[in-house]
Order: sequence, then C-alpha cells, then structure tokens
Amino acid sequence: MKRALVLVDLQNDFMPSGRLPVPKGDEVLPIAQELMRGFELVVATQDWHPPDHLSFAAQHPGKQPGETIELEGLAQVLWPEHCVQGSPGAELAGGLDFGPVKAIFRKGTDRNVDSYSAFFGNGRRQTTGLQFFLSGLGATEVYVLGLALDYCVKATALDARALGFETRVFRAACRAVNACAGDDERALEEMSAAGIEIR
Ligand code: VGL
Ligand code: ZN
Repeated sequence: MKRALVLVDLQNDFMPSGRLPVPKGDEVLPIAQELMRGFELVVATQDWHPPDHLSFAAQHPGKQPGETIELEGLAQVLWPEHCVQGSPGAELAGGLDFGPVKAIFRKGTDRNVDSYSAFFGNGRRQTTGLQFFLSGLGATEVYVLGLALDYCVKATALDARALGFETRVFRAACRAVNACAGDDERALEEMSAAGIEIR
C-alpha cells in the first residue's frame, strides 16, 4: 500500500457554525468524500484540546483571539475555545461518512502544547505516532486535505515531506482561515517551495 490520504481536522468547530469557523469549510466535505473513494488507506486527525488548553485566549486574562504569545518558548497564536475533548464541536463533521477511516490521530491534547501538524506537537517535542502508522503499513505517498490550509494542513504537509513521504495537497479540498489576506497563497508557496505538489 503506497498511497495514504490524511483528512485534517474535518470537525464541527471548524465548520461555518462552529467556534473557530473556517470560511466555507463545509464545502470541502463532499469533495473529501469523493476523494476518499480512491484510497485504500485513509486516516483522520482530530484537534482534541482539554478545556483549559493554553492556545485558548480565555486562558490568558486580557488577551484576545488573534493575539500572539510565547508558550514554552514558541510563538503561539491565541484562538477562541474550540475542539474541546468530548464536546460536539470536537466531533468529526456531521454529514460526512467517516466509515472508510482506519484510524484517528488526536492532537493538541496536552494543555501546554499546541499541535498543528498531524505528525508532531508544535516544536516537534512529541509525536502522534502517525509517521509510524503510515510507514508501518507501507505508505510512501501522503495526500493531504482539510482545514485549515494555512495552519494544520500546511504543518501536516510540511512534516510529511520532511519525513520523506512524497506529499501532495488537494487544493480544492482545503479552506484557509486567512486571518491576514493572502495567508492561503503564502501557505501554498511555502509548501511548493518545500517540494510538495499542489493539485
Ligand atoms: C487549527 C487553529 C487551531 C487547524 C487547529 O485545524 O488548522 N487551527 N487549532
Ligand atoms: Zn486547535
């Protein structure tokens, strides 16, 4: 089995009615469903934060979502509370059949560490095990889609490439937060420059 598809953070809180809405995030669901049909190996990630996660602005009195702080020596953007462990917003998005998904990798589970990448916590201080799952099943090519293009999709694709997987991103099946206009284009350029194919 050479090809694996990674569905990144297709969760209710990233849908337009969620707590950290990614504009038009719901549009990727039918595209993801169709693309899943072409893969024998499909895995998903789930952003899965404790209620007091330190990426939440509410944990830092006086700070607003969108501000940046330092967390364990790393720059950390602050977010509204989202994808709290066990909450409906953290569930995989309604309306998509996740039946073909062989495994779900949860990330952002430690209070002090955010995790944009499906492979590692920020700063690469912990692994999710996804690298070993994929390589253990013989995957050498990783295809990525999901939310958000300028955060978790980008981080996941860059790590996949850095780990030696041939890496492709399905552009039409991603949407960006675009906190700053053009973040989507900059993310695509950064991925291309790293040797990731955008298709
Ligand atoms: C994400 C911000 C915070 C993402 C997750 O899925 O891109 N972004 N947590
Ligand atoms: Zn998060």
